[in-house]
Amino acid sequence: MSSPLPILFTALSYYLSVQTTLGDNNPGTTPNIQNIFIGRCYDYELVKYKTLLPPITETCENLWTKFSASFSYMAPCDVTMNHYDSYMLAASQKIPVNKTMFWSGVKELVHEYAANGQRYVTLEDTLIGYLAEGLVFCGQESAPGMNYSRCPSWWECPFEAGEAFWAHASQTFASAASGQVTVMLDGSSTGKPAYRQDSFFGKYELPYLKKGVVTNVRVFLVHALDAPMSETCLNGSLKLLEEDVVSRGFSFSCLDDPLAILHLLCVDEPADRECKLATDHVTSGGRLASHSFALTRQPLIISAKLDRFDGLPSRG
Ligand code: AVW
Repeated sequence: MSSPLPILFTALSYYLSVQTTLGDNNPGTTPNIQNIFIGRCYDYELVKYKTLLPPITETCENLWTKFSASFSYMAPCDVTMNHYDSYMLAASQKIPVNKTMFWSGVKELVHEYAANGQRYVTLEDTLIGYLAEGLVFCGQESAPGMNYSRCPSWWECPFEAGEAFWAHASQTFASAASGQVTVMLDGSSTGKPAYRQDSFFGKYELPYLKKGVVTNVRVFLVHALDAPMSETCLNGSLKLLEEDVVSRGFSFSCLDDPLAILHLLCVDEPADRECKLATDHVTSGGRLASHSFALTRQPLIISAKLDRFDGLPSRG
């Protein structure tokens, strides 16, 4: 008779994988969430973003009351976007014209580039996004009204408390955009297209841009260093995005790897083939760049200057 051990082992592996898939290790509401929220709020208004965006009139304590009332003492899956209406109304800010930056798949890079709102303003630079970034929160019907043991994964409810919050936050953010808006997307992902109609950007931001207020949608399509380009501005999901943008009445433009962003990637990988800058020679009249290396997909990089805002050259 064969040993039962392999069967037991297979069954155990299956059980463990199912447990992991079901998210039994999900954290509950972040401990001390109230203190974190109110502390961040004061930091935002008095120190960190003091002059970036217009201040709001609501106190930090009132904001916490409105935020927590949106989901506490409710079953976690019963929270809808509308529950956050009063909080979003109280905390929304005007975004300076031409400064709105959306993103998909490039969370860290986009925030490095946006530079805490100095270069561009992301959702996470607004008060609404800043206060909730990285926090876990969900309700329960019994006291204390929030579940500190386990919050469901987003896919366990039609609309989980956190998902409903971020969906509403995205809509509010997109509705406040004006002029040129920019979206940074990942052109190197093999698992999913750079633009997806079911991403937060595709579902809750692009459709909420105001016609006549927003003029054009500009894409920065970023590719990882020395990785294959899954998509470029001229193919794949970027064509779909162009159609979706134009059909909404905005003009569309797309840049593959603006040099400013390439240089940012190179900060961490200065020795990478794509990061080799031209050798500078000091001449009597100034600096002259010379190039002696051949690259397959990178144009010559003449200046290491970080370009800002408009007219960014690209690595096409
Ligand atoms: P993303 P998006 N379950 O990089 O356009 C758990 O794909 O969607 O870009 N977490 C999720 C889920 C989910 N189903 N979907 C998204 N996330 C979280 C707000 C996850 O943490 C900003 F303004 C992932 O790293 C951007 O323009 C993050 O959402 C836009 O929405 C981003 O997902 C970015 O959302």
